[in-house]
Amino acid sequence: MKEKLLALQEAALAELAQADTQQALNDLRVKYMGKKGALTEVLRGMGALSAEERPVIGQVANEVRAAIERMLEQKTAELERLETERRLAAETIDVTLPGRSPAIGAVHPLSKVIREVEDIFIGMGYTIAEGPELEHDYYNFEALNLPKNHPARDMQDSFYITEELLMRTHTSPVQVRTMERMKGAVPVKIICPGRVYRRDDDDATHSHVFTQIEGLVIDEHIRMSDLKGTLLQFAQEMFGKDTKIRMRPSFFPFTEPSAEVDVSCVMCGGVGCRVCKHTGWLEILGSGMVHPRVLEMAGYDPAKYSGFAFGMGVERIAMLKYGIDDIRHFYMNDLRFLKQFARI
Ligand code: 2U9
Repeated sequence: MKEKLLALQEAALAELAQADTQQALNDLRVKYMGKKGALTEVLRGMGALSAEERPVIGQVANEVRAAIERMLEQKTAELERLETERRLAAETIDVTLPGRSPAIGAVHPLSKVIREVEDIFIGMGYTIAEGPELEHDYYNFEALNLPKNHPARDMQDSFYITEELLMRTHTSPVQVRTMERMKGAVPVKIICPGRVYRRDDDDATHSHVFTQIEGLVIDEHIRMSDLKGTLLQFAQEMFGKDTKIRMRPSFFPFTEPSAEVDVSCVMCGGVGCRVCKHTGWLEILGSGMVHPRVLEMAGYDPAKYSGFAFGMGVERIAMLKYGIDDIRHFYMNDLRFLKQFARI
């Protein structure tokens, strides 16, 4: 019996030495130590032994069990170590590799200019007002002193959706809506940025959709000199403190008198260059004193109140500011164009 036990130990240790997975170890544990295992089988035969033999064989059996347990533990530890080493090797990362930098977007140049213009006017106490791009004929034309047969209302010039609704051709309806909401209260002091739509053949300087910023001030005793001072302040903050402005007489149905406003050329400072076509001046906006009929229609008594208004095309300002030669760049979404504004 002792020989049987020692042979069993030898076989078990030899097999355990070969085992190279946790599964194989488990199988061997069952094979030798399980309820129906080989060792248990041998021990079951101990009942047939004499009283003198039993403790001797018992001790041998214990030693065999202990030897197999030790080997099992050793092998389990060894396999765990190997598994850890394998995992570490597989998961090794090269910390010297350069990282993958995420693609960071840039603020669109039109958004940049809108923010800049807004900031300048907020600094002068204005608030920002917005309104719908799909407008009633009344707010877009009628309330701005553009009667039914006015040439600017021509179907050729605007995108009409129904008889009554069109895509706004300027942001002026936002000012009309604001005046209506204020119900005759003053001061009105607002800046209205937004997209506008006009039927136009797109080329380097025209786009059927573009961005405007308009401003409106209404109060008692508002004069043309207030308009001029405001626009000079704006021009100097936007284009530099040495910028000059000049006003030329013009006509708009919603302002009287009206003036077009030029700034001294941002490229040559007024000396004359290709950008200003050697005049030294660049036209940047239109303006005027709000027409009495427009005040009246929106509920403001023109005998008591007066106001000024102005409007500018944001694309034109951005083109001058950044030296962009084609308005279509703003809408092409070409990353080579847009990325240039990432750090400005
Ligand atoms: C109200 C009263 C008056 C807004 C004004 C202009 C002059 C003007 C153009 C500049 C270039 C449009 O983008 S552009 O083509 N705008 O010249 N806009 S005065 O006058 C208003 C607006 C609202 C109630």
